[in-house]
Amino acid sequence: MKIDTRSLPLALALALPFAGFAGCEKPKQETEEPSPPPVAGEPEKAPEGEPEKAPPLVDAWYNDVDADGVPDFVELELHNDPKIDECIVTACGEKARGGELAERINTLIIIDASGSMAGKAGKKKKMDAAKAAVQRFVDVMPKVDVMSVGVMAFGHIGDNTEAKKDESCSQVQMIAPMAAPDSKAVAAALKPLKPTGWSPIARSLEASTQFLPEQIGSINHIILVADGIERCDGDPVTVARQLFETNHLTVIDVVGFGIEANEDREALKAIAATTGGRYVDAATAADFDQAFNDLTVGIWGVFDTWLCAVGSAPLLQCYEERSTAAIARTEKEIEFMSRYSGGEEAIATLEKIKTRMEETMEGRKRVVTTYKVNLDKIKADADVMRAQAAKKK
Ligand SMILES: [Ca+2]
Ligand SMILES: [Ca+2]
Repeated sequence: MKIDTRSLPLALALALPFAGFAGCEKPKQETEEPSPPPVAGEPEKAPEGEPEKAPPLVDAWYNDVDADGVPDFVELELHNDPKIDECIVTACGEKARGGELAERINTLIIIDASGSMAGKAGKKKKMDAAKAAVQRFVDVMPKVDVMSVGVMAFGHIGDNTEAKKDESCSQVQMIAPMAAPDSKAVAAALKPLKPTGWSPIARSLEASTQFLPEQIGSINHIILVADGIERCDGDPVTVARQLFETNHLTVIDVVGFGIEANEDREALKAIAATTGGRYVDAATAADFDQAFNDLTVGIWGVFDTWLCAVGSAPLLQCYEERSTAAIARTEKEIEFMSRYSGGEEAIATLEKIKTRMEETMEGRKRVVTTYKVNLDKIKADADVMRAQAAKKK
């Protein structure tokens, strides 16, 4: 049985930050009306005599809209709202609605340096406007270890002739490695970037898996800045879907810079939409700045929820109670399935779900207790950064 990890309870964390970020919700996963659980009856009413064939496991076990580790249908059984992580809202207030608790928050900025970026948006070269906006975004990010940022470039190698297409299309490069936000390092990485060649968008997204690991509790977010569509025969939408549907759970926001053809806009929008990210159209350098300012506001919103959650004993207790209930529910289901012939496969899947729930709980404990030690310093640093962010807006 294929495990659909899309909605496994991965998210330790606070907020689908970037979806919150992007003002979007995760793509619908048939969860508006959660399907009934696979259980057909109580274990004590097991069939007599020859066990019947095991009922198939349905999506119900994987659907977890609020990413709190408790499947939607279990939430309904517990009279909770599958769309909201009630533990966070109770602990951190309404502004945390849509939040999820993360152990790490990774942001990868992918910047288009294809030949067309040499064009102008108003008085400024597109490439220069992009560099400036990315730089400012990094300058005002929360400067803490849990926040990690990197920059990848494509299109900066070769040139935009047919003769150099293969060379240009094969080159994507991590110009600033994933690390706690470091303005100087990012400035040095952006400086030599010159708009040159072709646009291997799909390849850049594929390469992101080397830098945005599949890790329970990490939130992976890509900001793709492009002034055109894929030009290297790749299929970025398919790659984006894979990134979102595996444990990378990567949400991609796309900033389309100076996009004129509607068809191109739709192609870029599809990349964002398939991961629940947002597409922003920027016609001018000022629009472009605005788009990045919004991203900055979003990331601070995510970080605020994170700060609220760290060290919160009531939040941890809330998660513990709900995890315990959800784990008990899988055990009940395993017991039920064991009464059927051919139920082994379903049981193996349920065991994996149970393990994932347990790991999620452990991760939450780490977030709430480990970072508590440094919380005062993190808060003080954050206040300084927030003041700078406000100044630069
Ligand atoms: Ca849930
Ligand atoms: Ca809920």
